[in-house]
Amino acid sequence: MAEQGQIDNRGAAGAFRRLADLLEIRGESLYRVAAYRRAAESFDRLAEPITAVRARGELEDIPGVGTAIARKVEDLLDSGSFDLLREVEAEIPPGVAALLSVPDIGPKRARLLYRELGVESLEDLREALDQGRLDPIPGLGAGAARRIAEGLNSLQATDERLPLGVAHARGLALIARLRERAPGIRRIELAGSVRRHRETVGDLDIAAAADDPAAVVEAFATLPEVANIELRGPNRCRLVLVDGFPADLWVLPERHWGSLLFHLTGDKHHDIRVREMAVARGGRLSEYGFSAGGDLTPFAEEEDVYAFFGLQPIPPPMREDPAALDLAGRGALPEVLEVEHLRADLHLHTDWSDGKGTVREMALAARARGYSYIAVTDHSRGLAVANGLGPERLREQRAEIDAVNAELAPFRVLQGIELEVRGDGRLDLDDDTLAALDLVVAAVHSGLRQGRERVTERALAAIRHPLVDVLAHPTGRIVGGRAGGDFDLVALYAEAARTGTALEIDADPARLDLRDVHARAAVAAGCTLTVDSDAHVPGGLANASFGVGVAQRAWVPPDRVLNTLPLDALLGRLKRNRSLPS
Ligand code: DGT
Ligand code: CA
Ligand code: CA
Repeated sequence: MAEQGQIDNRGAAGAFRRLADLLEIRGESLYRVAAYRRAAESFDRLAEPITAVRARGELEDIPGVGTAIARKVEDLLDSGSFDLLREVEAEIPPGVAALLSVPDIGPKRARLLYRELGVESLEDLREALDQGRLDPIPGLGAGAARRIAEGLNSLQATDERLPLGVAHARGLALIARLRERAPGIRRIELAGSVRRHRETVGDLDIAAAADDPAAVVEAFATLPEVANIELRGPNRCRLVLVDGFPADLWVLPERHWGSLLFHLTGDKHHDIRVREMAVARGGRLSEYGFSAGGDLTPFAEEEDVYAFFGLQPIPPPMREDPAALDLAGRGALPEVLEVEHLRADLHLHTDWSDGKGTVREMALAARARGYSYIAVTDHSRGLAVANGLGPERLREQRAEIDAVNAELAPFRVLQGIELEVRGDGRLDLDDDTLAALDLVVAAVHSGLRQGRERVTERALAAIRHPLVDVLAHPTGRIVGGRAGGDFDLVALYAEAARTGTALEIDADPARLDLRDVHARAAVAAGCTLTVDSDAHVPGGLANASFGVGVAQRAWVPPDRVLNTLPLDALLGRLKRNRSLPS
């Protein structure tokens, strides 16, 4: 029982994902493996601690959890592991599972590398690549060694960086803890790469304003989650948290808040260029303000810094682009999407498939965010692991949606679907069923490792279909995880623009797909985008802000984003409601 209480939902999900990976490396049936993955996904999506579900004896109510898995979970919660996991862990060296962290290495390849070349770790893999030992392996295919080498390099380059969603959540939790212990805080915000919405984060930068900065620094340095203090002064403390992640806090009196936040937000090159403007004016810009000839001009708000130099204020995600300062100096910074522009969410799940909220709960959460409509897009039947819907259940769901609409009018719930694009490129439901829906979001979930031509053809077939309105998470990548399919994105942009099919920025921080550079290229190619949460719980709707961050990094204008439109305008824009080239 020693481990009890240490395993949270993420830990449970992690254990079952690990089990699935190891079983797949061992060569177990894919069906069995998929069942464990499905359970892991359910654990990730639980709205409450898994220990609480267990305490009520309701583990088997979790989607994908039957008696056998429930017993494993109990074992895991009690002892930190379970028999089957122990068994495969004993059989497969830990380094072999680590191979799966390399983009382009799935369980099949990990097994092949282990069996054929004795590769048991990332170091072994590097050595085998350097010696050219991957090239002659049958079953790996041409170009595989090069792609694996690239994957290994990208992995080592992003090593130690956290995905944005994880860093953001940790940062907010840290700020909440600090606020409890330092009541004198007047302003506090996450700055640095988190505020710029970079998709991975090297360390947390926290800007704070208080009358007594030293007291806030003291509270920060003595938080229980601190492992090691690296640097400490009256206004600043840099430390490492117990989970190994570094955090940097700067505190100044409130009159310096604007220049402090500006400086800590960066990026570095942006900061340096504005500092050069200060030098050109015969002074110096620091986190305290502009100083010249012994006089200091403090900046209480960030806009004041920009105004002082004759610049329009620049949203943080746009600051990494050197063009931003030039345009801001000419008053020519283009308008980009803001959270306030969004009127709807067009991709979210309910308890009809693998979501946790009812249609009504999701609608109420959307209304509370100020939206005027949503599209409910549960999975289609082809995604059996997510309890996907066929024609009959869609008709039943329609009745529930009608009832919610009658209650919540003028708020509107559209009936959509997240439609599987099958491995052979066909759609998962017939045209009559699709035509009865209000909106269709198509998605490629399976077969992402097919070759470039095949995956691209599948996505193009979906884009060309007259009843498909949106292509969801177009590449299928996972931030800090799998690389996504090898799509010919230029071809996708061209066809999406030609047919008027919207491409999604999936705002789930684990996806951020399209990512910034892709969204920018899509807009340049004439595409319309959507920014959707892909929420599976009511609280997940708030993830839309991560998608807005991607859109801002991509300089996406609001008039290119479908869900900024009022409902009538949106309906008029859907392919199904107007005649277009097919
Ligand atoms: P990260 O942590 O690697 O994800 O990226 P950042 O941008 O958060 O980088 P970090 O934590 O080293 O620095 C936070 C901010 O501090 C950065 O955005 C701008 C400012 N800064 C950092 N290093 C320098 C520097 O060498 N010169 C100037 N002027 N500013 C800097
Ligand atoms: Ca940072
Ligand atoms: Ca830093």
